[in-house]
Amino acid sequence: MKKTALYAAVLTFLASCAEDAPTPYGAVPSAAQVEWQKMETNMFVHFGPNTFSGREWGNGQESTDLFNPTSLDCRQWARTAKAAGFKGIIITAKHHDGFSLWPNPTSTHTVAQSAWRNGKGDVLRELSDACREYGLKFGIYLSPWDRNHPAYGTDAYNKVFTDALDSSLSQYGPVFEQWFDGACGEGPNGKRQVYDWEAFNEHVFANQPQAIIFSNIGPGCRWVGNEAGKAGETSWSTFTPELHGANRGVLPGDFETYLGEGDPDGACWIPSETDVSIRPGWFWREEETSRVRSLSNLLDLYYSSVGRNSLLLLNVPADTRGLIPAVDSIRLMEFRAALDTIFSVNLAAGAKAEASTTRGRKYAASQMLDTDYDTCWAALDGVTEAVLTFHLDGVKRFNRVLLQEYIPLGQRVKSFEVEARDAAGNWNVIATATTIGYKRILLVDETQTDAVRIRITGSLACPLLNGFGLYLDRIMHSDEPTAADDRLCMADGFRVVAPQGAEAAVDGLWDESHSVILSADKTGRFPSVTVDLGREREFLGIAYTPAEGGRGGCMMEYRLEVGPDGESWTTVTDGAQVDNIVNNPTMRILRHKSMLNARWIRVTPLRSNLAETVSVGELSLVVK
Ligand code: FUL
Repeated sequence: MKKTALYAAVLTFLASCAEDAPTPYGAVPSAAQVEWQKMETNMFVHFGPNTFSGREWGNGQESTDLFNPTSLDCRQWARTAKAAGFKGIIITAKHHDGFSLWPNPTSTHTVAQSAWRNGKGDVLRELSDACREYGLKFGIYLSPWDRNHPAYGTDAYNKVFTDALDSSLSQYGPVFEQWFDGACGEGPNGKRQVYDWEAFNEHVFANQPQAIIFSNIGPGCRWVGNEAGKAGETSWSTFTPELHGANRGVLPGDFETYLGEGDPDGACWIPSETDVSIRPGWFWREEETSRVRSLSNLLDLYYSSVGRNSLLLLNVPADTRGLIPAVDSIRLMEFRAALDTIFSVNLAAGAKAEASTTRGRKYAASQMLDTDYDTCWAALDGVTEAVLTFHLDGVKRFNRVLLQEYIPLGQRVKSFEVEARDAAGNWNVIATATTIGYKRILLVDETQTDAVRIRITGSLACPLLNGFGLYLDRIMHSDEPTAADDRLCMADGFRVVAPQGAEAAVDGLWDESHSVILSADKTGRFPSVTVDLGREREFLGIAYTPAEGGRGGCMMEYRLEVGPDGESWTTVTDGAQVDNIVNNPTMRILRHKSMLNARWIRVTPLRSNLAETVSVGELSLVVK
């Protein structure tokens, strides 16, 4: 017995000296995916006819002359992006309205047919040159959904689209990311296109072999499942697209959770990308200038994307001049300065690191504290639990804990705890979490201690960690998704007259307990919400907010009637669309062309993304 025990001990010792590299686990990233993940934050720019019309989804019937920026300067975009620390810019080369920002030979709805620069302008040329000048990577967004092209809805369109890909991907130098929008908001009678995704991807790779392809389900990276800037708290970069192969469109419920969280058993490496706008809408609108996200809100976005193993693609729309507005760019500078301040001092630097188990000296816990990406701490094969102790260089105060897994060999950790030692020498748990991935930043209460422990309680294979940091973020945070703009809306003195019990529709709040859920009748029709505004008022339209998170359904189409007395009604609009409300269930300002004058309004939802219900989180008036 004794001999066997000794033999086993010798074997363990020899194994620990062997220092053989751990073998990859599960699906692993390509070199291009690792480089992409290291970019961490990129800038999205929505720009096109919608910038000039104020719409979120143009219908493709807009005149090409509508697009006419007065002083386009893509170098200003690139300068702004660079100063904000973004590594690349992705531009909406063709949004759902079909208008192409480059002379796209497959379309007659492009810059070449517009009055802008006498049809000689090319935004992709100008932006790709500017990116090169400023050392930024250049990416292209193309919407397969095209509301202008006559071939859309027929087989011929797939070839039109691959020709457009060839044209946009072959002339402007390296493209780091091809962004395929998954939206298709055609109404029930709209045109339907069966997309040939295989061909789309082939054309991207033929032109740009290194490009990361974004679509709802990859193959390079996947949509995070919402436009609110939130990756899952559990966030795997592994994912199985086949599970949802037939459904690349927007699906409710589980699909979105699956996108946000990924899958520990996923067959492919398809990390999430978090696309979100700095303003309520994706396109620039003057009236949203006062609603640019606050600094603390941007930091929250950073923590809920980059801090959750995702990449932040922050949209900063250009205005009708063709410039990033000052308000947005100043906010970006504040954002970068804040990140630099928070993350410039790693309070774990100089700590003495110990591990309960290690693969050998080359894989010592101290490797987590150097700045070399490719050195890491690793446990022996088969070991899936471990404790890492960091004896800090003195007593430190922090509220952010950063960890990184060495993803080139796969994502592994599935549960862990962080502990801090108090003055009496007791260890207290300060955070419990699931995944780590490329980067995980935990928000913990401000903690003062001289030692921190990471206790890995579950891992798919031996854990490999290459980064550990403790930081202090002193900027106040709020949960408000966007600052409410009370200059635009007012709910004072409103009274809901029908349906009964729907007062919450005008109470100024739209969380679960302050929302109204309307049910369809047997014929599928929703009831109208009738509101007495208390007195005759002048207004430009209504603002609609669905219930928080779009729960209970989003109003996608509506009728608005107004009247003097609650009995006679004038129809202002019948069948107007609420664009992109399902993906981005936030307040929509629904303006009408002329000023309205009425004491009563009646809003009737005509279509919801759920068959049986539609939610009204809040209805208010647009007064300016
Ligand atoms: C969505 C689109 O419908 C929005 O307009 C926006 O472009 C966003 C990034 O993707 O699917």
